[in-house]
Amino acid sequence: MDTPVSLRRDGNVAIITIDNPPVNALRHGVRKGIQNCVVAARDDASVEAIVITGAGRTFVAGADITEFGKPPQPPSLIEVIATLDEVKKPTIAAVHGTPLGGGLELTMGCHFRVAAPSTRLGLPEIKLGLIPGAGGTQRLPRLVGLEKAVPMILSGEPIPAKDALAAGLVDAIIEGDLVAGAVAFARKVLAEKRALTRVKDRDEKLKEVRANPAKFDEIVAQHVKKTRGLQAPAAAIDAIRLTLDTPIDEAQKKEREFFLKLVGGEQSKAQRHLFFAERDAAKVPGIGKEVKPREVKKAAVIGAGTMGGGISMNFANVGIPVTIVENNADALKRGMATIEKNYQTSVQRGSLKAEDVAKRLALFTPTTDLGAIKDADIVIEAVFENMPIKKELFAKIEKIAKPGAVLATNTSYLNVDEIAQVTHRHGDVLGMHFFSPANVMKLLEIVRGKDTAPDVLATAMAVGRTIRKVPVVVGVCHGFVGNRMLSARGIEAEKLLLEGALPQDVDGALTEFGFPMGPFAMSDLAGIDVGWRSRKERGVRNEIADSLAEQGRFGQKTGRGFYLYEGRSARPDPEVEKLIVDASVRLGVKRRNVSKEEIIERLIYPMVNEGARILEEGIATRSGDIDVVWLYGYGFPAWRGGPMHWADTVGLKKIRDRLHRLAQESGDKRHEPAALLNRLADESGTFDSYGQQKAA
Ligand code: 3H9
Repeated sequence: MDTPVSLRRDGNVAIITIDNPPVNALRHGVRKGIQNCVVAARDDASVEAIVITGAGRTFVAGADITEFGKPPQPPSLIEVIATLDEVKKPTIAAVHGTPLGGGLELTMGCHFRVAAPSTRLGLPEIKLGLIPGAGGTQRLPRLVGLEKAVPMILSGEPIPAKDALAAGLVDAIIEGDLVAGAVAFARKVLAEKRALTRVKDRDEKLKEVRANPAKFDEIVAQHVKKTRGLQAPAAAIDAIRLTLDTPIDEAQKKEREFFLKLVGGEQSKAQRHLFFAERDAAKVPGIGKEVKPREVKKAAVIGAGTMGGGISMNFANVGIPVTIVENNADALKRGMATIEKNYQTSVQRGSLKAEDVAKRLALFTPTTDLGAIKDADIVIEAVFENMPIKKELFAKIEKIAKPGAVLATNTSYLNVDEIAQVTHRHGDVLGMHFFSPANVMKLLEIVRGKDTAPDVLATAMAVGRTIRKVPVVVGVCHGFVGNRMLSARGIEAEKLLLEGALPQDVDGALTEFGFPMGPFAMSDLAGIDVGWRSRKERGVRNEIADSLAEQGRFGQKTGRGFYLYEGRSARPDPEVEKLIVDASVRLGVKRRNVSKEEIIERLIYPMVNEGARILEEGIATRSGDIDVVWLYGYGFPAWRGGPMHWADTVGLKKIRDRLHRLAQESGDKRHEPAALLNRLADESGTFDSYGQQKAA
């Protein structure tokens, strides 16, 4: 029997409990259960008030996202809320955990809301490319006013219970037993004969803006972010605007239309794919719940450069003491000064309290003595990207680190197994590849070596989550998932310049696609000299980037690179254009017009091809893992779902055929479609379905 909702009594108060683990999502059986229980309590003359609550770790965290796109089954959430609206007895939602989305909308069908102190309440639909679809855009503004409702809906960020109380979203905070407190609240309402005003009938908080509609645009302007290409924010604004002049029943119908359009659209599908992909990435084959992570109370980071400094900040930020080691005092001093400056910048931006800077800095132990790593439960090496240097260091680390310490390298390309070989504890070694700036970027590639012990992998995943990263497990290969695919893109970007495009054309096409920046702006930001030095070591040459570097044009830090800089603002440079045209002539490449469409195909299809190879080689477990890497490491637009999901939407046959032509035209074998891409294209399959086949 499917009974996720139950009804019990505490004297004259009916208590409806929703029990649908893990997050009480409003799947069909839950909606039906709530509806039946509400009707039963409404029709029972001995019931004088109704409390609705959730079992387990949270009140309802929203609609069941897995039901989107399937045929709707009545009752809809709107119908459940409409039933609640008509109840003439006090209705009280008693919430804890994260009442979100449809869960919060359900509470707004009640007369009152009471919350446990640690509750966080919100309408996060925008993060799934949606808007609230069961009255949220109309009811939240009625409860808290537009000044508060607009940012909550446009950001999707939840607010803590105490702010919700101040805003009028909840009526009381209950310390101690939530349900007992809610029942007591219900009895108080009955005793005081409080007026039972439905949320849908509350208009007081809308009066001011209704009288001066220009104010609405002012509020929106304050909170609207750069929403290039995104449909949901515009729909949310249109829906909220209806609170100014449209009767609520009619407005809710329109809200529903907007919601249905978005839920059936490609953008929300892509964002929902990423929601589940991110959670799937946490599931590592062979690492079940029985594998317990090792305890990490102290960390050590070797290298106080840009990466080492950023990595160690992650630990201090969550209260874990961190030893930071450099081989000379000057470099250590510079590193610590940068860390302090970064914290001061956060204070200026308002994201960190001034008094917390000292607390965080106190967690650092800066030292030039490698011996100081001996107490650390995890040691992360973040020195120069050079195999002999790393091997020499690991040979030393293994002699000092305590038994059972996790030994991680932050290499971005190198072979983790080769590094592990210099130690006698291969099982303790793995890669933890952070992305720059390491204190900001959320992605953490965890590189599983061939001998990495399961509990070491589990520890790295747990540490990743503790320091608020999104960890994705990858296998050993040159560049792992992210940088290996990035290289495929970089090669084509340079070729496009020689064939006729300019940096601004290539970057422009990619920003229009939705990336925060294109490859040349990114090179200028990271420093053109970085790639140039590494290519020199490997004996390879990128004609244009290397010519720029030879002229001392290292990018933003020298004020000149692919672009000319004033501060951070870039403008095209005729000298660069000349350098590019000269290079085309010198190399005998005939320049032509390159369309935006060609730029996208030439840059992203080879990445998809490389992604397919990564999948068939088992470097990534699922195509969704690759999408998560690109979302959090490289700013792939969320509403396109990541490169592999996007490829599925374009059609794998189209991509395969284009790559095949490209390989023939250019003679570049790297463009020959990967075997997996060929197979899926022939079968009219998708990367997503391939992942599901494998999982089954
Ligand atoms: C909506 O409500 C639309 C309405 O306006 C209109 C309707 C008409 N559905 O994240 P976790 C699963 S849109 C289905 O690891 P945490 C999740 O996949 C919805 N499944 O836990 C995972 O499964 P698994 C608006 C869901 O403690 C498991 O639960 N609501 C849903 O770190 C645990 O999740 C949202 O957008 C769902 N709604 O975080 C809230 N939510 O174990 C989305 C979770 O198999 N959810 N699952 O991998 C969240 O933000 C977080 O899950 C939450 C818990 C904060 C609740």
